[in-house]
Amino acid sequence: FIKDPKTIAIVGCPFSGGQPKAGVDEGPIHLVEAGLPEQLKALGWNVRFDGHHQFEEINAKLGNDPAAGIVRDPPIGKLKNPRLVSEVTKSVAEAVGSHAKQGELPLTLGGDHSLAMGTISGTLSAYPDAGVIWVDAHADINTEETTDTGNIHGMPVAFLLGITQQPASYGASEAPFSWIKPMLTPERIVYIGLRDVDVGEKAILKKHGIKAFSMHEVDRYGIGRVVEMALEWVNKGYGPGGRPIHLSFDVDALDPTVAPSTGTPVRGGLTFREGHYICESIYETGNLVALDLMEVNPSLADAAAVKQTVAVGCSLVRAALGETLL
Ligand code: NNH
Ligand code: MN
Ligand code: MN
Ligand code: MN
Repeated sequence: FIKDPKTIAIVGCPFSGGQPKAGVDEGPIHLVEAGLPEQLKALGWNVRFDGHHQFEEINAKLGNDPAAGIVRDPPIGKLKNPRLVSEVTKSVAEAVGSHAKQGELPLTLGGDHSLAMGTISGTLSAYPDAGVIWVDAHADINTEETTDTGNIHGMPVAFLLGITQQPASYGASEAPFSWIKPMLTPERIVYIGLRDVDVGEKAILKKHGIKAFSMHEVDRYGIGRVVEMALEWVNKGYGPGGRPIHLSFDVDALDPTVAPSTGTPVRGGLTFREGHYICESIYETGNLVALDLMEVNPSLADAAAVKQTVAVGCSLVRAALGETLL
């Protein structure tokens, strides 16, 4: 699917509006400063990186001045920062979509996971048949009705599937998130690594028959069999080569001993090798068309733990983009 010369387009998204903890917006800056672009060049990729997205026009349009602490974006129902998250993810969808349509592989560095509304919408605009592998401790499939926190990073999958309602007080065209044309279907997403799923989310997963390999299944079958079953599931009924794959990796899927510097760590996660194995196996399919690495927050741990988390993040990305052990 990716055109020669094989090109990665890095989409740096210093954005934290989908959740309340400051610092996750620094994630992409740390990943790039750690040398990720050079590391990918060393793997033989042509790397395009035109600076981190600044979302300045969006803040100006909304009358916000984050530096001065002015953010005018009152909640709509339970949803926090709805206008900002909507506008930012819309612009990310356009960036990712245009890179994907040019035959480049967009690598989006977050930032919080609400960004995946943009990245996956962008991927689907270029590859309507794409499947999604969502690696996370969390299912991120809360709707307006089920969310306890109102944090939109816990909701992107619901928006992508079109199962959450638009805020009622808005006309259809101006409603935040009305730009999303839900193009994802429940049988084309599969989860790996879940272990902190809200009650309402469990009901949604059941209702829509969504395939999920929680840590229980990772323990039971081993990561090798889990990845094999996950790929079988998303490719079921599709042609011989398999679907284009979008891999959305939330670093909190890893155990907090491996990736401590993230906003909502949950014990009992993937080991270093299990995380890498997922990335390596998806690379081996030859079908990876887009990659997200999300929720690295460099302000939530001491310097050594931050360095470790950033290094693991870079290493996961390299594994998904062709780094091999031999
Ligand atoms: N499920 C919780 C919520 O809706 C937590 C989501 N947090 C994440 N998701 N980090 O990946 O807020
Ligand atoms: Mn770009
Ligand atoms: Mn997530
Ligand atoms: Mn998570």
